[in-house]
Amino acid sequence: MPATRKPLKPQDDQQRRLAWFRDARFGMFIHWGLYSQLGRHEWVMNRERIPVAEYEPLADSFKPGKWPARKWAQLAKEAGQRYMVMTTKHHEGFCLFDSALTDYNAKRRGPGRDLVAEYVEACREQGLRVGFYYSLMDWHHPDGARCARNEKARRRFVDYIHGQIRELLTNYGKIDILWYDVNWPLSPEGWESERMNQMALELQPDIIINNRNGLPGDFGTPEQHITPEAAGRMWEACMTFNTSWGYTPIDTDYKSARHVVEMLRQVAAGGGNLLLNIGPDPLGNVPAPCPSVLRQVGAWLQQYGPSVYEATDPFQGEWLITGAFTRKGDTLYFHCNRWPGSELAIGGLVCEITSARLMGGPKVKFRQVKDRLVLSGLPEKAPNPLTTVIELGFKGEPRQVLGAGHVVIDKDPWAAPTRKPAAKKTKAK
Ligand code: JFZ
Repeated sequence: MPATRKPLKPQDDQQRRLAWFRDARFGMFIHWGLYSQLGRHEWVMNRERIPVAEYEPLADSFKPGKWPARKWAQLAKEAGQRYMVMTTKHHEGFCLFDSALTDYNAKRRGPGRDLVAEYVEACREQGLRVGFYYSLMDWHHPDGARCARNEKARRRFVDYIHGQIRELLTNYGKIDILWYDVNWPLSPEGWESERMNQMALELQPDIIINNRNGLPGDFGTPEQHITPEAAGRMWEACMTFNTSWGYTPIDTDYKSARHVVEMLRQVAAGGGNLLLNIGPDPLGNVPAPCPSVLRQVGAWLQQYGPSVYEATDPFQGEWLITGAFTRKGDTLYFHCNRWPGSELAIGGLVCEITSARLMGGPKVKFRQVKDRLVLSGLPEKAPNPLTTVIELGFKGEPRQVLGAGHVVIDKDPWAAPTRKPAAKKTKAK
């Protein structure tokens, strides 16, 4: 009789489920819905106070092109993104999936097909993990607001929400991430969030769940800022490419490839992930310059990937105008995004260097005097215009101490203890 495996403690099971997510580092967020037809942000129904009756016909005019999800998944792969999270239902209440609980969905209305099913298949074709975004807040459902002040409405609405989450986690095979959003207007108790998460894990025992149904979940979700959570707690920073999540062609200030690469370094240094969003147009096309920027980032990750994907040891070094660090054990990766020329000085490293090289390239000359490291013989121009990574090996765990004062250590903190010169023998008189 095979010994039955003892169930893991909850915290061990959580680490088990999070393992792939920690390694993934970089994901693609997709915001797509009826709002994409208006092109004025995914909150347009709320911000412009569009009545439900006036908004609803968008469900019939929504006519996506053929298989847009395949293009997104291929682009994500080229970008070095290892998972995707797509809106299955945003606050507008329109379901991109076939639901038995409402006809306000892509199968029954304009698209005439299950857009979530297409998305799942596209992710799997590219070997990407599958995430579902699902908004608890719902501006279309008649109980979506009333549930806060009427118990019968709350019961109906919570049954609807739980029912749809059950549909999503039952009808599409293995799902890797459940990404709740905006738990207005109920408390975690009002949503019955504990029961919601328990159901999700029963249906999908390996799934990870975020913190936006009012419970901590498996990971935190800093939005539009990169802020590590408490040590050991997994987190994922979600960021727009411009400033809107949904398709908004009038919002033209897009992040550059340099900026995306710096965000990847920041999340790696803090032990978290970056979920970078695209907001496709109503046909499903990805607006410029996102494809080009994502491909540049992917090419950069081809060259310097381990300095982001594998450098998971938090290293909150001090700021330098020439760049910043990620760390993997005794190795520091210096992400130099402002190239100083043939010589680069780094202060404050109170650890003995043993090697230096352009990552994936030639060795670099170095001299270290106390806590001042100078790399020389570098190319005059930056080898990689986005960011050049220099790989530095140390004896023991690298540390950096700078602070505000200018205190030069009076001896090498790592030098072998100096032998006192033997006292000179004086000749007997
Ligand atoms: C929410 C959505 O409203 C938004 O449209 C997008 O989907 C984003 C990923 O999630 O945005 C939020 C959610 C929470 C806060 C702010 C914006 N908040 O807690 O301050």
